[in-house]
Amino acid sequence: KENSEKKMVSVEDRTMCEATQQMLTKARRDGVKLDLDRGYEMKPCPIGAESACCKHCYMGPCRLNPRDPYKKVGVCGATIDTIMARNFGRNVAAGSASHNDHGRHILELFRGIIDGKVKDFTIEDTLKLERVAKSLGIDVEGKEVLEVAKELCDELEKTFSNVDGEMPFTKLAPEATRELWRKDGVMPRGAMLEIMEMMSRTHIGCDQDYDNLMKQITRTALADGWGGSMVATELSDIMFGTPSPTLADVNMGVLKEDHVNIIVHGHEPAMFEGMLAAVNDSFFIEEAKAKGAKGINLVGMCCSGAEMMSRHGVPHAGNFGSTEAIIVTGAVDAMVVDIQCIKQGLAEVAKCYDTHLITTNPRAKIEGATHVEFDEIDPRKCTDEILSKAIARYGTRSMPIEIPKKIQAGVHGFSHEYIEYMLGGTFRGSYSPLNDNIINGRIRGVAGVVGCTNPKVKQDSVHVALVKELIRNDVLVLQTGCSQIALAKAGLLVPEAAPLAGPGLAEVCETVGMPPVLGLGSCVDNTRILIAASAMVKAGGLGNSIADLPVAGCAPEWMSEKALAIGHYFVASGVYTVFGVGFPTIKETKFHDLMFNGLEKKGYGKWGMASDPIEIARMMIAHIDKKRKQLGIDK
Ligand code: SF4
Ligand code: MSK
Repeated sequence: KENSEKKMVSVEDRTMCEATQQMLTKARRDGVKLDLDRGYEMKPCPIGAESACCKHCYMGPCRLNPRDPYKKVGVCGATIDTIMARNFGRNVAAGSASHNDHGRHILELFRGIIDGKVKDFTIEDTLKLERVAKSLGIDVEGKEVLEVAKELCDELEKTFSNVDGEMPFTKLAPEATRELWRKDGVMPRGAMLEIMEMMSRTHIGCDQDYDNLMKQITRTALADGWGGSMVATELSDIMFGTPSPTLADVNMGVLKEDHVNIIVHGHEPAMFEGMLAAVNDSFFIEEAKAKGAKGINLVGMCCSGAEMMSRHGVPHAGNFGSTEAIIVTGAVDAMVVDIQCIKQGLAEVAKCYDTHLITTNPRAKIEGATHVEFDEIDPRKCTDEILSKAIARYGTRSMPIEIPKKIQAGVHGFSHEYIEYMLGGTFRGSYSPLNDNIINGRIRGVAGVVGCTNPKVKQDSVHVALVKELIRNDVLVLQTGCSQIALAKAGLLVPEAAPLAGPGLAEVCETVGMPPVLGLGSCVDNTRILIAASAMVKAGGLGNSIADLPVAGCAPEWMSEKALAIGHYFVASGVYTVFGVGFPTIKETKFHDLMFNGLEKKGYGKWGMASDPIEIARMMIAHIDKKRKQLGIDK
């Protein structure tokens, strides 16, 4: 009753995704509350929103006044700068821990294949295995695949366990960027050490100099981008195949009323790969048919979905903002989840629509969900049980089904290798074609637009308006994660979207046959953007470090600690990075000034913040133009 529609803001104000609007309307009618409405009703604490409170010890929690931040200090004497730096550091530590945990798990799977313990997965891309091994200085000449794999595995283990030295994948960054990290003492060693040190330095009475804290924040973030995330991306490619452009359908219309519908949502690819193998088993197809279904329909959501769509063209049903809404269709027989970005609210919505919510990872259980653990050594034990449950649910469906008829085809799967091949593979003139086109001004610059959706803003709207404005100004856009799905739904990930670009970018797109917006995969795959940026520096003509490039990044609807870690590893790598929605700092403080100005003066990128998409685009383009001027390529 509390759900009565007249008290609610219109569905068109909550999301620009028409399928999600339709499901939100139905949920309200059904008396089921979704995150999109909970987000509207929640009134976030204004002190917490600007990071002016601390609960690192029980002398507090201490609250400072964001409107007069230097008037008071915490009981221990902590200033507003210390409090904000410590809070931000712990956010980055949590985000970096998430990606490193994911990467370490992928490394364990890789080791399992090498040891022969894991038999259901294999090394799919041996060429990439060799290329990655060589890039880390491993001699591959005359060696068997498993021998190279073992050496690579041992080398990448250091990403997590090193206690000194330099993290292996930092070798891929331009030398000038690495020199800056060394000179400033922020070169990441091992992820476990960096995250542990970040947590220890933010304990009460430890590091209370915001500038010194910033060094460890930077090192912890770099240990994500050039560490666990990059291990996850590169080894997943080696084990499951390196993506290349593939056509895939996106949006809720990928559900099929007359099929058993199974959604996989989360982040790690192994369980989804296991499901993909299992759904083609003729035994289960016959079982499904015996219950009256025409077949089994496996689709993805969120980042697992983005990764599987890039690699295998598996249809994608929607991003973070639509995961509760899609259950309202009544057509989801099972939603299978692993780790990260899985709302606890799914359990209640799944209960209302008689959908199986199945957790599969011991690190992420949800009260009220069914747990069926996934084990890489015996994947079928888990996947077969999931299939049996989903098929049984199809056989007893009693809910009315309403599937929004929204579906949009797009081209996904632009790995960094493919981008290099497409825009840099053949040399013409002095530099690679991408650099040539930037130097001659056809492409003004490159932008990474990535990240989540957040119910504080109208779902997808900032992503779509921002990307349209960037391409209109000849900025090539690279995308990952939930942002990529927003633009795919809006129909921009097709070569036919080229006329929406400015004349220079449109000409390049038409010549190459590519969309003006390139989808690179999931949120760990942001490392593909780091590698592509490094390749641009190495191709020549655009300066010596990533900070010299006419590039910028943005997460316009961010919400997670992982997003903060990603944002900061881009800043630390030299990229101007703008966040929308809001930012957990107070403007008139020294810590804020360090992040938004001071870091750039030291040779890094810098942070920016704005909520209006056109304003964000203006800021990014102004930065790109500034870099063009510094490079002497402005016309
Ligand atoms: Fe307050 Fe200091 Fe304790 Fe934080 S660490 S809660 S500022 S006394
Ligand atoms: S899933 S971190 S909502 S991109 Fe990677 Fe999407 Fe953001 Fe999660």
